[in-house]
Amino acid sequence: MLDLINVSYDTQIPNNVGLSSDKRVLKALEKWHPGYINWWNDLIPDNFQQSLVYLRTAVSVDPKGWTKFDYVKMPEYRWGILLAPQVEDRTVPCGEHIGEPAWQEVPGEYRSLLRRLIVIQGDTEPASVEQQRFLGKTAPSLYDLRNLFQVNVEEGRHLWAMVYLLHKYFGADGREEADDLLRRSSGSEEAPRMLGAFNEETPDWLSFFMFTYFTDRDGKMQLESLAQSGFDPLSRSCRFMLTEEAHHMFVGETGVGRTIQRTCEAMNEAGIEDPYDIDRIRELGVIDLPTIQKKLNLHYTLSLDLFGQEISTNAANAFNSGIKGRFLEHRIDDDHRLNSATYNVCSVVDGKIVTEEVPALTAINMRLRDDYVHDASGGIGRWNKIIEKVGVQFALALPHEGFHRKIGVFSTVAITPTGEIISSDAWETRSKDWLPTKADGDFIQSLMKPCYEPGQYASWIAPPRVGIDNKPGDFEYVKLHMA
Ligand code: BYC
Ligand code: FE
Ligand code: FE
Repeated sequence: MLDLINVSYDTQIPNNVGLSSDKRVLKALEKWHPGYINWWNDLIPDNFQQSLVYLRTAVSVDPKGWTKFDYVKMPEYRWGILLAPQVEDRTVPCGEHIGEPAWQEVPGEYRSLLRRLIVIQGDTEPASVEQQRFLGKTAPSLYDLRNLFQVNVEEGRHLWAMVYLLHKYFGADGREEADDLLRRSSGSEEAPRMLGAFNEETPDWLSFFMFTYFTDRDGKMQLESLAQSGFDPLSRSCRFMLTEEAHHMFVGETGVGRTIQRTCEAMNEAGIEDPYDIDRIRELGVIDLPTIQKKLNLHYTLSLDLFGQEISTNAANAFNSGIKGRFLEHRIDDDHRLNSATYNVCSVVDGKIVTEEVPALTAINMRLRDDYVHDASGGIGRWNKIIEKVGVQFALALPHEGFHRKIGVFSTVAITPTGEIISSDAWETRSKDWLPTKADGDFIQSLMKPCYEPGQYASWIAPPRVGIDNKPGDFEYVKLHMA
């Protein structure tokens, strides 16, 4: 009897999908594996490959005990293929096939649509590791270094999850797509990653924290939508990925929070009240709050672009065919078909931002983006509480959704963070106040000095309130291999 909860380590690839009795797929994955290991080894600096990192490994999909912590060398990490348990009698939750049994095989008519979504999802996972590849060299602490590597190995595992689906369900073209996932690379001229935000740089740790807060949260929303898929193996894959995603966003939220905390404390200690007294604040070796707001503006808007066009026939087709649902589809009180429902979408008409009612089916991307904005706003409030508590007069805010957009209705106009349409000349002169400039980047870079002593933290960031796996403050999260 196949053990569907506990992970089987009897083959090279830990899994709970019965790989050892599926020789065809096992062979295909074993063939893909060396390319993956090469990709990983070329990417992550050698001294980190040799280091012992205190990582969690998924050993089960049981929600109560799915993980085990231990020191591992990253190239020996057990990347596995894990699907959440099958829900008995699950049905297609939305669209024209609603109520039919969920598909265990790829429905022929939706094959290319499904493959495209799986490939896009798979493409983002290694892209993020590529974007973060240099950060280990400037980690503000061993705690943070460990968190970076935890996120990286799990994004690697998410790639495995999508590659498994391609090999198992899509035959020869699936194999080709799986190879291409290792051929494209973030920022490459010839073969870039598929979505805009994944070709941007993650040049410093504040960017990393903003990325894991804002961009991994796009990951969460998209995975939630794909977890609703009528194609059951995709749904089960994404459901398990979501359990890991929570930690990525935790790293982002607490990372930004600790940065803010340190800045406010340093201002207090130096008796600086004005948060815009930037030169003096920077001299303290911390990142001023207005610059943190600029970083927030950048990463939030890059992430908004990941939701695609507000009105999209691709998205309508995916929903109508039951391949991709809405956020928390099962909790929405409507017919889940959307044949006659409408939804409000903003657009730009005659130089003004207006709201229009459109068929809800075409506005699936917009709806998910709205759910995302709501989800993302929570952390802003908690960050502002930190500022308030230290007694500094400043509040962070999400900029207007039309600000700095490259995709969708707002991409043709220049819009301020407060939602005013301005000329492109005005944008040229004012955008330096809203987005990080080269000088801002250089300053942040000047603070990015590694701090590798257990229990010590770089000047610009406060220690975390609790350790990972309840470890004490001076715990050696990474036993560094010194070259
Ligand atoms: N950049 O009809 P539209 C994660 C393209 S993050 C470049 O609106 P659709 C993670 C679009 O492909 C989650 N191109 O498209 C986070 C289309 O091209 P074609 C990743 C873009 O399909 C952190 C055309 O424009 N998962 O997991 O409705 C770390 C027309 O657009 C962009 C997914 O995204 C862009 N930003 O919506 C690690 C889920 N936006 O086909 C991991 C799967 C649009 O006409 N993907 N285009 O040539 C999807 O569901 C959809 O493809 C999208 C786009 C929501 C991305
Ligand atoms: Fe991921
Ligand atoms: Fe993630």
